[in-house]
This record gives sequence, C-alpha cells and structure tokens, in this order.
Amino acid sequence: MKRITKATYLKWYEDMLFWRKFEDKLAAVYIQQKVRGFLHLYNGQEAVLAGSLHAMDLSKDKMITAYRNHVQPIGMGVDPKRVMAELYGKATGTSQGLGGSMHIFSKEHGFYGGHGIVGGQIPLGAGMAFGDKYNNTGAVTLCYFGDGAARQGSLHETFNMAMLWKLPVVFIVENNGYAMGTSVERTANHTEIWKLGLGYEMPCRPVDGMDPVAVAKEVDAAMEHARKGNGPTFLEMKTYRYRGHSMSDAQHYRTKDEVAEYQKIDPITTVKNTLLKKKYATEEEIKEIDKRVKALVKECEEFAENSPYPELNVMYDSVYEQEDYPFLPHKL
Ligand SMILES: Cc1ncc(C[n+]2csc(CCOP(=O)(O)OP(=O)(O)O)c2C)c(N)n1
Ligand SMILES: [Mg+2]
Repeated sequence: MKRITKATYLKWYEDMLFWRKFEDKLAAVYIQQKVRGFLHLYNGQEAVLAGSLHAMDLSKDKMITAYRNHVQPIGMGVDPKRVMAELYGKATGTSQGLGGSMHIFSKEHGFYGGHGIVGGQIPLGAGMAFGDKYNNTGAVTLCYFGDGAARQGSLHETFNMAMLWKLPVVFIVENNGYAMGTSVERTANHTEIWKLGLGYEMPCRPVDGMDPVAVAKEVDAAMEHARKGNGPTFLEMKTYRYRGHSMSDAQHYRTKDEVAEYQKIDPITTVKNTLLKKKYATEEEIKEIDKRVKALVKECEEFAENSPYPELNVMYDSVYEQEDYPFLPHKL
C-alpha cells in the first residue's frame, strides 16, 4: 500500500472537510429551493471515501455507488463546481443539469454514478469488473451500497457470479445503521452484514468505517487480491450518517444522543487531532486549510448560481428517437 504520511493526513483533512462543507452548503441552498428533488447527504461517512481513494489507482480503477453520491466524483477528480452546478440543474453540470442529485456521472474519471434503485448498482459494478477482466485492463471496481441494499436479491445473484468468474471487484457495504428510518436490527436476524459473503466463500470482513487508516488498509488488501486475479472481497464499513436519510426526514427513529455519540468519533476531528498530535500541522496551518475550504465552497456556489439553465433543445437531444420504430398497433 502507498504509505500513509503527513501529506496523506493533510489531504484527508482538507478533502473530508471540503466534502462536509460542500454537503452543508447543499442543505442550505436546498432549503432556499435552489436545489430541487431528492437530496441525500454523506455527512459522517467521509472516512470510507477518503480511505478508499488512498488505496485506488485513479488512472484506471472505477467506482459506482447509490444516490448518496455528490462527493465521490469530487474525490476522483471531477471539478466540484460542475457537481454543484448539476445539483442546481444548470447547463454547466456534469450531465448538463439533466441528472441532478442522484445521478452524478463521469466516465472520464471512472465514476459510474449515482443510482436511485436500491441495490441496482451491485450487478452493474460486477458488469464493469467483467468488462475489465475481459479486456485485461488490470482495473478494479469499487462497488458501494447501503445496509438496506444488502437485503436485495440482486446482491446474491451478483455475489454468486462474481465468485464464479473471479471478477476484479470489491463490494463495500456502508452500514450507516439505517435504511431510511429502518434500523439494521429490524431488517434481519443478524446484524453482521459482512457475513453474507461466507455463503459464497467470498473473503469478507468488518471494518471501522470511521477510521480512514483502517479503510485504506482493508480496501488496499482487497484491491490487491482482485488485481492478482483472485476475485472479489466483501467489506462491511461500520459507519454512521449524521443527517437524515434525505432532506425530508424528520428522524423520529433515533435520538439526538445517538448522533452525538458518533460525532465523538468523527473522522474529520480524529484526523485533525492526529495532525496536531504528530505535529504535522499547527493550529495556524489548520486555520489556513479551513479558509481554503470555505473559499472553494463559495466558488462552487457562485459558479452554479451564475451558470445558465440548459437550452430547451437539450431535453429533446437526450431522448431516444427512431422514426421507423415498429410500434404495435394500439388496441383497446
Ligand atoms: C428498489 C428500491 N426499493 C425502494 C426504494 C426506496 N428507498 C430509497 S433509499 C432506501 C433505503 C436504502 O438504505 P441504505 O441501502 O441503507 O442506504 P443509505 O440511504 O443508508 O445510504 C429505500 C428503501 C428504492 N429507491 N429502490
Ligand atoms: Mg443505510
């Protein structure tokens, strides 16, 4: 694995803080109705992404996830201004403003969405890995999904085939404790989701998803395993989301104390404390980073605000049309 150095911790702090503040800004502009539709925020789960990115080879590896998907493409190199513009529905967005919050996508950066069908991305992730194995690219796909998605039948079909064909994919469940308002305890007779891999003899492990170091180590080992042709691994990231499922969630299913408990092990605070303890940064230097983050979030907001909405024709350009399509005659 690439060494975890002072530079890594500094990057983790700045990246994670930026992702957190980016999401906070989205929450604010959503309330002002500048961003519409559904909005699912990643606050609390940042260490999963930070650790994963450390293990990836961004020149070729791929990522696919669910609808909690604004900051992953940013981590993979997509311009955050374009992500914010996409959420605003503006022409300068990653999908010309036609995708919105749940469908950020950038093939160029190896980020394949952005999927609203719970568990829909699990077979798609295996398909991407199949393509890489077939074409001998040496790339590995990281396929993320939630604890709720882990209960979908598509997981079982995919795990079976991924093992049979030894596909270069790492399945990562981000167990944040809840699927909308339904706790993991209420969805199954056991709560150790990683054990679902055992039935397929797939290597599987639980990981502290609040610690980017633990995440980086486990994702790196799983990616190496896949790159050597040994097939998939299933990792359960034990994590937590601070905000509601989406912006319309009143959160009656949990207490404020529960959220506060997890905030005590917040990955951003932990990394900041490490920076200070190891003397990798002074309080002053941390303030400088905080300032840079604030300025970049502002830049994203201004870019999105000042961008035009798409031209009307874009809507038609994006619809499949075939004049001689053999429609069946309609019968009442
Ligand atoms: C097939 C399908 N069923 C139901 C829904 C409605 N739905 C949207 S999100 C969600 C919960 C998913 O929770 P989880 O997988 O734990 O992800 P998290 O939101 O916690 O990241 C449900 C049931 C959906 N989008 N797709
Ligand atoms: Mg969940």
